Amino acid sequence: MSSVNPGPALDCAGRLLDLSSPRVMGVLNVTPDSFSDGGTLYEDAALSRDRLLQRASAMVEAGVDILDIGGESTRPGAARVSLQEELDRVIPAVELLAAEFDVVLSVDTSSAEVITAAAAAGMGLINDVRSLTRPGALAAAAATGLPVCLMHMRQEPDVMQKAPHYQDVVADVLEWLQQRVDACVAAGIDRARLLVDPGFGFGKNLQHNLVLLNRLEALHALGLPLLVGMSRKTMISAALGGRDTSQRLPGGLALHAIAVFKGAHIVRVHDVAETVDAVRIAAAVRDATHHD
Ligand code: 9MG
Repeated sequence: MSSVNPGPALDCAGRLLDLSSPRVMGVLNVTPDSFSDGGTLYEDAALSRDRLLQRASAMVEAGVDILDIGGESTRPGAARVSLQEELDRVIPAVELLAAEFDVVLSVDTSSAEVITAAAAAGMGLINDVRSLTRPGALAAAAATGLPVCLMHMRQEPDVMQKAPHYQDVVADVLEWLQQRVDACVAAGIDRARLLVDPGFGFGKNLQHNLVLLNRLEALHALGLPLLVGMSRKTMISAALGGRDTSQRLPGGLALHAIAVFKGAHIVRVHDVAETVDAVRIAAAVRDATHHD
């Protein structure tokens, strides 16, 4: 069994997120091109307030701990959206959900402007797949006082899956995350506010992803809470010899259970109810001790 950091409580804009047991982050995309929504959520946008509330409400009932709102798809090959478009998608969603639900809201963004506006609208956690590398992002994140998830990504989504190569994928990811942690601390972001994520599927082939999961314990060397997301990703299809997005739930449950067994604190998923059970089982086995 892995040695798991007990996991501190994160202060997410006044809501405490206790990481002593696994937490589930639900994916709530507000993009037209997201594979997870099949494009429907945003296309209904004028009408989509109700749909967003319905989806969020279903996740909350299913036991979600964090709702992760994203206005720009990060899937491989995804096109960039303008800043204004991202703001227009994300900020009303954050305001609406903050008014309706008593859960932590994270925002999947790399933009300084979105970070600042979303914090004012009620965001409790910054989820940046680019680890605050865009201009102004470090300073904007520091000013919010919010926790930040730093994710490893090799290159940008439009090119990241073109022949990714590493000397040693675990060592390379670890070193890169350590550099981003150092950059955050130098920018005035307290270590206690940081989480790390190896970025499954972001500039990694199947073997890279499998090795990263197999050796996930190595990331505990950073001494920070660990977030992972593999829900519906291509790695599931690749490992199983082909699965449509709609057929990837069993594979995803297995992967997230393994991640929790190996000490992941937060899993980012589309299918909340099923994942809540899977990670509870994984944590129960992980933490089991015998005494008659
Ligand atoms: C936005 N997003 C898509 N996949 C992700 C992953 O694996 N981790 C995090 N932190 N964010 C993700």
